[in-house]
Amino acid sequence: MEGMPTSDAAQADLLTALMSFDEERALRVLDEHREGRGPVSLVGDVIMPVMREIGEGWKRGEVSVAQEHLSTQLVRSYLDALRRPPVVGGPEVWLACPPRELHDLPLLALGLLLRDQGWQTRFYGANTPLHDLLRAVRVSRPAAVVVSGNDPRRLRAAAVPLGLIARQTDLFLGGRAAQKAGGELAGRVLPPDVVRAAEEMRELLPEVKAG
Ligand code: B12
Repeated sequence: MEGMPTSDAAQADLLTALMSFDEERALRVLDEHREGRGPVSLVGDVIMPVMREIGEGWKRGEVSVAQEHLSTQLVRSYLDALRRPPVVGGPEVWLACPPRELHDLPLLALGLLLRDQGWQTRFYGANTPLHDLLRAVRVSRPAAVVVSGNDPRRLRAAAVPLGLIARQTDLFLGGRAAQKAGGELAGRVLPPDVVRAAEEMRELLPEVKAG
């Protein structure tokens, strides 16, 4: 770990690289931090704070749409690549956003942390038809399903399939949508912090703790 930049330095470095469209440098920061500190720190200390910062800058008009889009794409594809090779043999968790919900980046990050704990993850991602997911749950019986998103209206609109999924398996709800609407719906609301959410899921499932 000697010579390894701090998480604050990595955050600042990643932000600068993304804002100047320097993909090579951004990927190097991500790789070095992951190799030095592992995926939990990568997600919790670097990626999530930087994405939030970019989002805030975008809202204030200091970050352009082009900068925000490139950053999201780069981080998204980086996290996506880390899902391979897939874990085989662990308990299965499925990850999806409800119909019309596109904010799937934090869910992808959660998937990476769960994979690190030994879960087999299946990432359905944005805009998943939950009635179809329910049918698949009945057939394949995953140990858990996580549904997350930003807009509480989209989660509320999925109340019926969510209720039916919760009868089949452990259902977790995440993201701002869950913080707002989770209390009215079936399933357990995960904490907003993705790292804590992954820890909570580990505690809740005995077969993962044992493994
Ligand atoms: C990237 C982005 C997009 C991308 C999404 C790409 C992707 N594949 O994820 C695109 C361009 C598609 C997009 C579209 C839109 N977006 Co957008 N987007 C963002 C942005 C910049 C970053 C989102 C992100 O990943 N943040 C990183 C995470 C870590 O932060 P967070 O979202 O605040 O989430 C926190 C918690 O809720 C939790 N969390 C979130 N999800 C999950 C999931 C799980 C499982 C867990 C455990 C926790 C968790 O983690 C965070 C820590 O507190 C945010 C700005 C921001 N401040 O975040 C806006 C933002 C979320 N978007 C917003 C809006 C309005 C939209 C659009 C409606 C814009 C439009 N007019 O078209 C559309 C809607 C699309 C749709 N139908 O879903 C608003 C939402 C406002 C609100 N209060 O609801 C935001 C906040 C921007 C803003 N300030 O106005 N967006």
